[in-house]
Formats: sequence, C-alpha cells, structure tokens
Amino acid sequence: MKAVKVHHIGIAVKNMEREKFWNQFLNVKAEEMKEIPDQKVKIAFLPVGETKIELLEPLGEGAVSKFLEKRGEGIHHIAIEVDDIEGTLASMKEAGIALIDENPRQGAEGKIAFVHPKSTGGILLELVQP
Ligand code: CMX
Repeated sequence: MKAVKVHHIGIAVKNMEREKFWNQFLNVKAEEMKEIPDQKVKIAFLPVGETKIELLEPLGEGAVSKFLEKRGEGIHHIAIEVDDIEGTLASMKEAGIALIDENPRQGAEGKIAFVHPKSTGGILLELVQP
C-alpha cells in the first residue's frame, strides 16, 4: 500500500479563461473539459509530465464556489495516486483521520476519496486509484 505519484493538483478558478495562461506561456493545453453536475463543477485537465493540473470552475453552489468565496482563486486540493485506495482508507479510518469519503466513489479519473484538511495540515487531499 503506497503513494504512486502526484496524480493532479486542483486549482479553483472563477472562469476557465485561466486555461489561456497555461496554453500561451507554458504550452500546456487542456486534454479534456467536462462538467460534473453532482460536484457542481466544470473541470479541465492539463497534462504536465507525469502529473496534471486540474482547473475547477464552479457550476452553481458547491464545494468550489464556497472555496472561492472564502479564500479566492488558488490551490483547492492535491490528488495522490495510490495503489490500494480501500486499504489506504481503512488504515486512515483506524487511525482516526477525518475522512470525507469513508468508501471510494467513482470520479472522473477512477476511484476517488477525499480526506479532510483538518487531518492533513490544511490541504484537502484526494486519493485516486485509476
Ligand atoms: N483546502 C483547505 N482547507 C479547506 C478547503 C480546501 N479545499 N475547503 C475548506 N477548507 C477549510 C476551511 O478554510 C475551514 O477552515 P477553518 O475551520 O479553519 O475556517 C474548514 O475547512 C471548513 O470549511 P468550510 O468552508 O466550512 O467548508 P465545508 O466544511 O463546508 O467543506 C470540505 C469543506 C473540504 C469538507 C468540502 O469542500 C468537501 O467535502 N470537499 C470534497 C469534495 C470536493 O471538493 N469536490 C470538488 C472537486 C471535485 C473534483 O475535483 O472532481
């Protein structure tokens, strides 16, 4: 049971126009853009080497719109790819870590689960198993 790599870094943006910055100066282009209605968010994945930048634009009231209101644009979460998401969650649960998702759910990139920032030193952590 271990972390494989930084799968992506989620950045909350007010508008997907922010994609232009990555495109113009860093030659990074969104490989896909999609809407995730149940998370009230529109996402774009921009591949950078082994990892990705995920731009998150709110689609109505939800976790991302609340984050933007309180903290403004910026890093919203870090996603770590793990080789055994169920085992990782079970060991965290046993240790009393605050889990937002006790069981993995289906995300855009495979099985995902969120861990609360209060247990990780202030970072919203996403676990991903593609
Ligand atoms: N990173 C770091 N800290 C965060 C945070 C974030 N993204 N979001 C909230 N916090 C902090 C707040 O600053 C606040 O801290 P204080 O108590 O010190 O003030 C605390 O967490 C509670 O914040 P809140 O605004 O009241 O937010 P909620 O408790 O309502 O929700 C969270 C926070 C993380 C539980 C919720 O956003 C959540 O469940 N997130 C997981 C799902 C998600 O983020 N989906 C969108 C992305 C989907 C995708 O990438 O596919």
